[in-house]
Amino acid sequence: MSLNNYIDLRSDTVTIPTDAMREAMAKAVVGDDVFEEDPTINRLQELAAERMGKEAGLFVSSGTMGNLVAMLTHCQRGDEIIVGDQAHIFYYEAGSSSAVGGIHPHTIPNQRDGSLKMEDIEDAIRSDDEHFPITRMLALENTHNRMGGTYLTPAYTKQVADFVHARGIKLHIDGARIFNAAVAQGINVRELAQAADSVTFCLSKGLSAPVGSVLCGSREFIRLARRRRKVIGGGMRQAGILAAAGIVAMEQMVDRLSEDHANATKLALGIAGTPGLSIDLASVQTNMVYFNIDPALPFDAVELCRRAWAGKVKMLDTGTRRIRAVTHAWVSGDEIDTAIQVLQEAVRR
Ligand code: TLP
Repeated sequence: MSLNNYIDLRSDTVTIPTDAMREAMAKAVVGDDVFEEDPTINRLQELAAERMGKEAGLFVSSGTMGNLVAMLTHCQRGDEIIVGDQAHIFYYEAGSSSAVGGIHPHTIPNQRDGSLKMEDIEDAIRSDDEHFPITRMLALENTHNRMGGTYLTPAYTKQVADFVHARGIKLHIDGARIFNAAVAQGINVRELAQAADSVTFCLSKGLSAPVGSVLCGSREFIRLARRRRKVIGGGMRQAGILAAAGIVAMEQMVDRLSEDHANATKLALGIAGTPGLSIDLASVQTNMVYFNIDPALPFDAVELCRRAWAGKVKMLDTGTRRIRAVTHAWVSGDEIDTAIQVLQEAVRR
């Protein structure tokens, strides 16, 4: 079902709360969460921790805040984190680790599947030398946004965790879309979060809640994280009204993510069959579809998005000739057919 009178494929962040969420929000019992007295937030945090197989959870206003609070909790100023060069933390969070935390990002190349090579991780870890910052944390991203919504497996995650733990380094997972990763692999999300010291996941993307993410970890980690959240102004009061939607998101919106994945595959196949466009079908594993415009064509991604928009389809230009389309609960299979037609006409014009 479309949100407006257009098909919005820019991101799954455009999703709006369902009727069940709005009802739960209206009826939510709330309290002051800085006093830890909001029963709805407490319930959301418990549920989130339980789903991730962690001891505790912390409700934060966004994925960006969750990742930042995690970095601030694992690291001191001047410490270093190892992160993929295409990671959201490095690419799209306004340099928050250094801007706010004085934390130095050390990038290594993301592989096509979103993973980091074990050799690259090993090379990036600093030895004990006063010239160097101290390597304190490594971040994985699951699913990996800029690599196409690709997922990491439990076996790979554990391999990385074991490797960094043996060297006294913490593993954080930016799991903004970790439920997509779990649904695509047909596994319990806990298997993906288990080996990590901390994980952030978003309620307001494919799960359709209006606001919020949850950072999960050990009880002690979350106790420290509360203070870091406070430092950056993230201590909220009667935010149970938001958490109520998050509970519905976790209870009702996870299993249906497979529909989004099927729609993404359908869209990807339509794009693969469109002359002038190219796509790496192997990268389409969840709800994201990244594709390229043939360099021989006389227009770029901005222009193709403009043409698609004239046909009431919104997509995002993410490179000169690269475009992203993301499927979500507010785009139906029929609308994907329409989007393919609009795109084919836009390329031909
Ligand atoms: N990603 C957004 C944009 O910021 C690019 C999107 O439309 O995909 N981690 C990952 C992997 C993300 O994709 C995002 C959002 C975040 C963290 C940050 O979440 P928010 O937007 O809640 O701060």
